[in-house]
Amino acid sequence: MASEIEQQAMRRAVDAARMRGNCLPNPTVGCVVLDSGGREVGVGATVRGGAHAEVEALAAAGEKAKGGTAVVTLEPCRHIGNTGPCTAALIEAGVARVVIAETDPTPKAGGGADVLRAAGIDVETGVLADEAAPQNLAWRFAVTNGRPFVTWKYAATMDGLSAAPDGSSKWITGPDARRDVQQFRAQCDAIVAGTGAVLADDPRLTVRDVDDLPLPYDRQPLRVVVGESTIPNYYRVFDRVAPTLMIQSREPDEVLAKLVENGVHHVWLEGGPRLAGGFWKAGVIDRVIGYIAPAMLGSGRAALEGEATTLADLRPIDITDLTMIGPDIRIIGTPGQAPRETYV
Ligand code: AOF
Ligand code: ZN
Repeated sequence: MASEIEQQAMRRAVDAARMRGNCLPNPTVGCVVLDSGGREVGVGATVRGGAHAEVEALAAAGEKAKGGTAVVTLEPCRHIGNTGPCTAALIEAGVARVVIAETDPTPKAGGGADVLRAAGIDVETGVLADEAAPQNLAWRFAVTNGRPFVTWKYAATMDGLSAAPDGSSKWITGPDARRDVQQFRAQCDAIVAGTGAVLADDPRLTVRDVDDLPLPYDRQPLRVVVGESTIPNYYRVFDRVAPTLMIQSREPDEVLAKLVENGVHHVWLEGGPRLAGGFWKAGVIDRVIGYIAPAMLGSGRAALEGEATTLADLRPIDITDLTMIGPDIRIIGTPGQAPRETYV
């Protein structure tokens, strides 16, 4: 059983990882090292494209790690890559115990817990795993399913419309919702939109901070524009703020295969009811985030253009969060797999 001190350390490790932010294509990991008396002597978090959490925390702890405990949000790796193996670093540092939240599902790096046990270290897994898990939901999905996790975001009126009949669709929701979107975009490593939506709205498809300033180029998700239409080179998706990939297909499997080739683990899909409809039909939307504006339009394009013909085509959504964002309503949910039973 993990002690109260160890559980508190795990919460700090989760926080340290959160503060460091998105590390995709690597997981977000935090580590706290306690000395033999249970005092915190080092904290670390994975650096995007760089050192693993354990390396940073052990460096801070130095000699004080000997006989102590390493508390890590993900099972330490047992392979050599950006750093590592972290198992070797922990053994060398002389820690007596390792407390882990989640196990590593990858064949390459997973199994570190057994390596540590074989070296005589006391190892406990599953500690506060439910608190650490949300940070790496998309990463875990991608490494176990072989395709990116797809979050579809849309904005609509209360009558479910995302564009007026004349095609205008910009700013259905308010500034608070648009700021809220930035925080989610920052957790992804690709922002995907259709050529139609890009031609209509000229979106930047970048991550901006609270002052609307773009994050540095190397922290920006890959911008991906899918479809056959040509986008003139003066459109904002071609500015130098972030890299942009063009995919001349809207076919979800082809798009996802191209994204896998580009190392993408978490897709932020937005822009285009037709594009979303294709992904929806293919069953590759894993999370939905809808922003509903307190307004009606009366006619226009639905948020999702699918191929439903009858009520039996209804698909359920398990709502996981419902929050007001300024005057707008944000609904987060997971699409159910089976058709929902219709009400008689
Ligand atoms: C991290 N940070 O703290 C841990 C990771 O490409 P590499 O060499 O950085 O290795 C990445 C793999 O290492 C990653 O997919 C995961 O399986 C494992 N653990 N990765 O970035 C960490 N513990
Ligand atoms: Zn490692």
